[in-house]
Amino acid sequence: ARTVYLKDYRAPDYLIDHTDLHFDLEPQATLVKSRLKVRRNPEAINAGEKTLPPLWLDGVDLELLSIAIDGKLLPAQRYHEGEGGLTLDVETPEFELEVHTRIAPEANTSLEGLYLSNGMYCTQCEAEGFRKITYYPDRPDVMSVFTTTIVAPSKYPVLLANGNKVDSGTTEDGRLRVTWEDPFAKPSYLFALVAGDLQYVEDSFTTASGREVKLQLFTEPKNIRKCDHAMISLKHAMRWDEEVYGREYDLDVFMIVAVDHFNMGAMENKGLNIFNSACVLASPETATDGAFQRIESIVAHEYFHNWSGNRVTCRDWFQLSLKEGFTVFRDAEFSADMNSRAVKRIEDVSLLRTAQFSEDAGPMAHPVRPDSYMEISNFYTLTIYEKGAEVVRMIHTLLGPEAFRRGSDLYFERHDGSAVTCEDFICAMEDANNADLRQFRRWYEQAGTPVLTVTDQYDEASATYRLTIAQRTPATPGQTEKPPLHIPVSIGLIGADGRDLPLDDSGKTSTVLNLTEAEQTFTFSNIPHAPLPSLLRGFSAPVKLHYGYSEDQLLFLMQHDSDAFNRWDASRRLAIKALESLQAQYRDGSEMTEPAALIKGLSAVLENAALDPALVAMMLALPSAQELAEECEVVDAGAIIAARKFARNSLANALSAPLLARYQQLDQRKPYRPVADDIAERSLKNTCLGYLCATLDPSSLDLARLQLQRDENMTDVAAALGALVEYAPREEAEKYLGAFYDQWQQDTQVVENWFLLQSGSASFGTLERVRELMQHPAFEITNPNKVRSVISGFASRNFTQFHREDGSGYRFLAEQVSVLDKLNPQIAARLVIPLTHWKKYCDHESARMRAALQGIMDAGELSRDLYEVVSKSLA
Ligand code: BAL
Ligand code: ZN
Repeated sequence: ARTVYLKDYRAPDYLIDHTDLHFDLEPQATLVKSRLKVRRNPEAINAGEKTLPPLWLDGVDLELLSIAIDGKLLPAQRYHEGEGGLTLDVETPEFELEVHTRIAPEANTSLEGLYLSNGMYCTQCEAEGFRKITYYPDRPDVMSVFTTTIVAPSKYPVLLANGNKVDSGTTEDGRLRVTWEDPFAKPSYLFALVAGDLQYVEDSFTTASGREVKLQLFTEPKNIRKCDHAMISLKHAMRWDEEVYGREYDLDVFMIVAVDHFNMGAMENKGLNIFNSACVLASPETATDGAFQRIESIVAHEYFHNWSGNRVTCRDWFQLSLKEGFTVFRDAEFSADMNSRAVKRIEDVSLLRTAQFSEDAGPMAHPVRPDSYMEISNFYTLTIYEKGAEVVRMIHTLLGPEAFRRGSDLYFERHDGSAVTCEDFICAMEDANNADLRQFRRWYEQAGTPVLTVTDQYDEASATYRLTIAQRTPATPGQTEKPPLHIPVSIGLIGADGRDLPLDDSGKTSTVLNLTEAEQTFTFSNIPHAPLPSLLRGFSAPVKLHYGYSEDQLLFLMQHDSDAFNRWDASRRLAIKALESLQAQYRDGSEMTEPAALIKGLSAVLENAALDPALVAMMLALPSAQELAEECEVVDAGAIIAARKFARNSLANALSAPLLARYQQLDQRKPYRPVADDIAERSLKNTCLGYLCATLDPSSLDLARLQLQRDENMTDVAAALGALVEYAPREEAEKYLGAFYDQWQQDTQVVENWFLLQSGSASFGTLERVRELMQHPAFEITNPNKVRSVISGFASRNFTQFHREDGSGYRFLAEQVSVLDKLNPQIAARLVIPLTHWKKYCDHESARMRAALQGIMDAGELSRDLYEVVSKSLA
């Protein structure tokens, strides 16, 4: 398969000033007519150029009907159909090109381009889906103004595209016709079209400058009551972007459409965002707190792209993190402002440590700005998104909030309406502030998670404290040499009384150290006694940090650190220490011993009424098996499972009295509101319930039974059902699962969670069960959400069953990946990821995982998406 390199980037030979599209919608034969105003790109003209270069148009799975230039049909010798597109001979530097093609949306199971979801037409064009709609220079640096006309039978009364609606009517044969005009030049990846029998809710928003914007959220009629939360979130996001970034919305209407079949979470098409139903629809009866918060952040994320992505877009796909890293940082800050800052930070860092760190240490490791790819869809990764957001956050930390805002203002002002690079973003940050980010740029170039090793020394005679920090970034595929990075390390020093010590004459108690060398010592004077360092406060950089904390020191930090993130992090370090020694005991065959320090620490936390309940819940939650695997040199899945189980039972038994007290105190039966304080209380209450049920004590299971029966909101119901599925007698659990399905079978989002509850369950989600779920009438292999909830639920969340010693889990996954590759390559390439980390596993697991991957390869005829992931991980 071909590899695309950043170093080969060339400006486009031709620009498209205007794109006029006309769609005649038919499931098997949609006619697409495109009229393009094409012009030679002055910036691509070489000195002394005599002949015009050919025009390349991308096109995939299209039936070409005709091509005309300036109204004249083009003879066959003037164009050549090649792999992935067309080359046209060009005779004049400016011309109008008209291309007619036919496509079959109904047969499109890849969910890229134009396709049908539950009988409704929709599109997904990022990154390279537009080429499945018509021949076009499908690259983000070709920005054009679009006009779109849609003609469809009257059973599709809602016809939407980007921009403002400028015309509508009926054709002679009684079909509906609507024309949309988007005045903002955009790349083809932001094009969107929707046609269906949809209902909508409507609201409005008055911008800071007093313009009225119509807000509409379209869904299938059955979901119309699940739109309120997304609408409220949208309005909050619009206000926040005005207040924090000075960014206003620019069209007369902003539309969101919910669709059931969608590869991603959502898509920021100009003025017409398209969402995976699971990321926009919610009601208290059907959605958990987690879903409410996810919706708030995704609605904001897509809205924020209107500036960071659409008004200023990417020059090429190597710059993807320019819009994604920045926009994830923006949405994270928005969620932190709307909810609890510490909780949001802990959630994001947990995701980073669990999934991004392992990506960054695996066969697909790549820099935030990659140098090459085979298939760009494979680079919508945690590295581009989450590590990219951390890189922007570090710039924010290094410059401070006011300077960062000056930088973002300059960036938007300088580059509005153009397609730019990560380098342009950094330059704007430097130029607006006279800052020097030269060394910092390495974060965009180097893959791998840096490891910091910290040692310290206190000199009593001079009252001086010295911190020495060494940094090292491990080798990753294609990158062995890693010069030191510029790393902001936020720290504080804690005195014997648990209070922060002043770090200088100004009395400040936290500071950001600029680590720029491979090893560097930082000296603090006037420190009255040996302090305990609080390191990497707020997780100021995406690194692993080692310091030889003793158990007692961690217990002290859990109690006293003024940085909430680090209080939680101390509990995590303590838990990992405990779980690592349990794993060692299991491997040695010795008896496992109770994790006494962890029990002591969590007992204090549980009884501390002053702590945010959400923080208590997060401290109580043991690191996931995946997160523990990330910490291991060699992963022994069996040892991780046994250690977690033992620790969970020990904690449950040792803390049952305070757990019960907290459960009862928090079980207040208030009316449901998805607001931070209430969410915090429910999360602690349900964490306690899970532990209590783990004791298998009958009265604890009764608490879960009662909570399930009360059926007050989906958060509490799902938690109770989850605990019962894990811990109640099998027959009883089956009964609850059956009743739950009967109650909710009409609700797609609830059914998806019902699948996940089973496939992800250590005790319930056996391979046999997963195969049964795939036969269930509600399962649909062509629907990515169903695939994710059943197959990925098993492979990514069910460590116990997926890693069964006989390797059956691995073979099953390989089998499903091969089937899916024929239907939807993007989903297949994501699904296979758990197998790609085979090198980290101990011998018998590793060999079986590799054999499963090899089996996929040997079956042959892989999509480019899957081939890239499998070949790189077998290399
Ligand atoms: N641009 C793809 C979906 C998202 O990141 O918003
Ligand atoms: Zn995005």
